[in-house]
Amino acid sequence: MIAMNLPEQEKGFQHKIDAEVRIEPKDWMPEKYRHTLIRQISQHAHSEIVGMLPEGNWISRAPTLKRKQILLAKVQDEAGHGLYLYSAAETLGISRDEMIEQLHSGKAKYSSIFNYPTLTWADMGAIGWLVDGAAIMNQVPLCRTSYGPYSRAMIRICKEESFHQRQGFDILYTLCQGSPEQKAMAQDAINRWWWPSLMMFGPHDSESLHSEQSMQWKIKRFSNDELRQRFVDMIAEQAKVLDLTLPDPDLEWNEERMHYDFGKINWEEFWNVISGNGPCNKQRLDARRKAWEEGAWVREAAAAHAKKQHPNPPKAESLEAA
Ligand code: FAQ
Repeated sequence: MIAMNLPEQEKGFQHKIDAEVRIEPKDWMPEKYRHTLIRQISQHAHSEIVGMLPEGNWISRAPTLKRKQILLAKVQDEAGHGLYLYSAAETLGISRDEMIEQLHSGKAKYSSIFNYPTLTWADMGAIGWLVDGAAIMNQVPLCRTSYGPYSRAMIRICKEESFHQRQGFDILYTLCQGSPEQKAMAQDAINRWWWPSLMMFGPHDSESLHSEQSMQWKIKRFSNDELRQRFVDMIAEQAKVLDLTLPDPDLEWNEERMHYDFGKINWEEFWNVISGNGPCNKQRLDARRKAWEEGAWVREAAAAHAKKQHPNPPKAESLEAA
């Protein structure tokens, strides 16, 4: 085979993307595409795993057995999402251990939202409604992302996220139909989670480092600001059903734009949280490191068992030939 020079290969690659052909693990891809995907998919996986912590805090304190079962199932789904995503990232040539090491050393990010504390039961409602709502808005377009293994993982994840958002809305709806104290608890949770949930979409497009290239490669299908606007439009309407107020005096329907206008996001807070100085960053990373250390014996036992079952596993090349 005649080796194509790099620009020709890159052109062919971009043609494939433009023609909506998925890129698969063994296809040629620019190194920067591979790196961008590893960064985004692994950070997404870490977000799912770290995201289990604020909710895990409430499993033993859920108000009824049914609520406890539902929350437990939701948190287990998040573990599953993390695993599909780590597997998708592994197809790009990074090992799970490397990704975990990057999380524990602080090199890899995870979503800013999981650095806030969960103070009351209503926070489980706010996380489901707002955080999962933002996650769905961002992730449904990722079902059509250009990298095959990531797009396929996202299809199942989005189905489960829809149930998660619904359960959050249901928790808040129940509280809002309850006593004045319960309704106040729901309002307080929304007051605390609203602005951080808008930050989940990332910086303004003008400040986004990766959006332009990621959109050209169709890793991202919409910009950070486009998705944030869609989220505000959706939530502003749903808040009316709950009879809750979003804590933004500038939130107002704009007839000309056919969108809601909304107030200024505190970007200083956002950059501060993603650089490790949010209210719970230290606590979250300490919890993950501790879980990793305490799980060492499980990994060793699983590896020993696998070795006993398959003492001479076939090499990757012979699998390909088979
Ligand atoms: N938090 O240039 P951009 C969930 C970083 S899953 C932390 O715009 P990009 C499920 C960004 O990494 C939630 N860092 O970046 C659940 C970059 O820094 P870097 C997670 C953020 O990648 C629900 C820098 O800022 N979802 O919630 C954030 O093009 C309930 C510049 O930003 C995903 O990961 C942030 N919010 O766009 C679980 C979805 N925003 O890497 C439990 C997939 C930006 O150069 C309970 N990811 N940064 O050091 C994406 O769609 C994109 O990566 C964005 C950021 C949109 C998050």
